[in-house]
Amino acid sequence: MTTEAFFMMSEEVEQAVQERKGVVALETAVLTHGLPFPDNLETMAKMERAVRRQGSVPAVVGLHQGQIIVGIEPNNWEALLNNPEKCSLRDLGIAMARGRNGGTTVAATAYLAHRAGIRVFATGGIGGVHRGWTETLDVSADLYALANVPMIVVSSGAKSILDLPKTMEVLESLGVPVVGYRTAVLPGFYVRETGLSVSSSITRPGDIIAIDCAMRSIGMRQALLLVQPGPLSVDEELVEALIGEALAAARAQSIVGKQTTPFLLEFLNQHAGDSLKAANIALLENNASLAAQVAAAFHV
Ligand code: PSU
Ligand code: MN
Repeated sequence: MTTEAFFMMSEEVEQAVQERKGVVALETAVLTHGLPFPDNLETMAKMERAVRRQGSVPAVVGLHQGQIIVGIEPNNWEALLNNPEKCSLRDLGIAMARGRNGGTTVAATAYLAHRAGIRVFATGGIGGVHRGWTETLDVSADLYALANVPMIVVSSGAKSILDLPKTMEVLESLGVPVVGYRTAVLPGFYVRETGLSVSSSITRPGDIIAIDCAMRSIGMRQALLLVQPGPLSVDEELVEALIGEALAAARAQSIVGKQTTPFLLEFLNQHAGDSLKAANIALLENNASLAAQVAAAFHV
């Protein structure tokens, strides 16, 4: 097997990168392990349309039968749902060699998108330091990946299933700036404001470019996180209560390692009803739209 057999870019994405058009990478762990069927497929379609509406090209990244694809076409998304592996960085090589289908996490997607020459990536929430980290030492590979991938990552912060103050501390230790889009505080995914301060804020999407260029001009390889709250608000007390129940259920069922995040997300999706799911989908779409505006602003 040749190297090329493992890595494929769609014609549209390859051409857009070469012609320096705006390109936005989209992850697929949210498709395979983040949202229930068929909301997952519909949400990917909404994100893709949001990117195109802003004049940029979407690049859905994932693993199909062992091949990394940057720019998976909508009619091939469903194929990824056939017994998919959740692929963070350590899982990629193994899943590729075994011919698996896989959804790529923030860590894996950012890494692969960078290799494809893409500079902007949109997601819902990044992984981070898990609650109870002193016992489990569970810190998402996303954080370490973000320390090494020069990419603008647009998200609504990190989910409040995590320990957000500790997540911010680790991002600081790793040299990853967190910039608020029209906000001075970190959003916590469903939660619009966490009370934690961001490093700086901007008011126009293109304002992030100067920060990115400054970092790259001195050879910095850290990602640049751009965060904005989701457009829909939810009952925060209900969310916090559910997270408590989800964490207790995870402990009771001895859920550890890479299963933890999907387990907690599925618990919330099952028990929270439609308002939480609607908020989740709306923020994914909103982040795709902002990322597309940033990507388009790179080349004007
Ligand atoms: N946060 C969400 N939805 C998700 C994830 C995070 O709101 O689907 C996924 C992302 O792909 C993220 C991954 O990169 O979970 C983090 O998993 P872990 O904590 O195992 O590193
Ligand atoms: Mn983990």
